[in-house]
Amino acid sequence: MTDTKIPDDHPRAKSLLAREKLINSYLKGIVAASGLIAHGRGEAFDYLLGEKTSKPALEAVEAAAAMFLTAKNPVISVNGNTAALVAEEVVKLANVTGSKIEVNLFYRSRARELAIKKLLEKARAREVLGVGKNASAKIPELSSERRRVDPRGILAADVVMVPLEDGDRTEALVKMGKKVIAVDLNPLSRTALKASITIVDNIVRSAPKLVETVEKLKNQDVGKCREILRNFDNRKNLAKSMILIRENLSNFAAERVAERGRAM
Ligand code: PTJ
Repeated sequence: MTDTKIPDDHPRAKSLLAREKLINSYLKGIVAASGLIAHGRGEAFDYLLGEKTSKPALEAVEAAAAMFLTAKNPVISVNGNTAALVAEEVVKLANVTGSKIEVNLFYRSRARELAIKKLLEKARAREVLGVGKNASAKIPELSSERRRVDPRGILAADVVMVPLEDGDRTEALVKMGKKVIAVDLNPLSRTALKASITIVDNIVRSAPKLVETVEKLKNQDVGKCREILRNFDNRKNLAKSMILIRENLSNFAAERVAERGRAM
């Protein structure tokens, strides 16, 4: 384990702490080596998005909450990065939405499956699907290890949440007639484009927001959820995140020009 002390007053303390969490989870066999690289890509997009939950992300969170609450058989798919960053929130989300939790890995190994299951159980998950022989079904047209799913979980689901995912499986799940909720800081990714709802936000911020939104929406009429879903357009929502990145870049550039002006 790394024992680096991150000073609380470091300007990038939160980001450094998330890195420590991922590195330690990598050393424990939870996160894949590639997961560290994937996190770096996420960080870069987070920077461009202003490192806060944007208005379009909040709209997507609300639509995702509505989708969970109108689902018959929702499943939350968990990979190494998701488990390392938000195991407790995944369990809370499963409890408030009545969802199942399933381990699904690109770099699947028995040791990683078990390490992730253990972490989720420590976070009080009642049942963790998709481990060992239980991942006995296959998603058609998918050749990666992600094709292996649990017949009681993802295979039977009508709604699947796939945080921090690569694109192939999202596409395959949609082809199977399932609704897919993605969480991806990259609004240009294939996952983001193919999903039914994409939350373009850091999972560390959006997972607790999603739990909170489900809890609020749960007390309202189901018609309200249907209305939210009718009004949500994923492509338009992704475009709003792209425009936000462009605006942030323009503002960063304007600030640098202003600084230079003041220095002269
Ligand atoms: O645990 P495994 O074996 O299933 O492997 C998981 C990884 C993450 C290695 C695998 O799914 C992968 O390679 O993913 P990609 O294709 O790199 O996609 C991950 C996406 O998640 C990228 O678009 C990142 O921008 C995004 N991302 C990374 N960290 C976060 C994030 N999105 C939201 N919150 C984050 N913290």
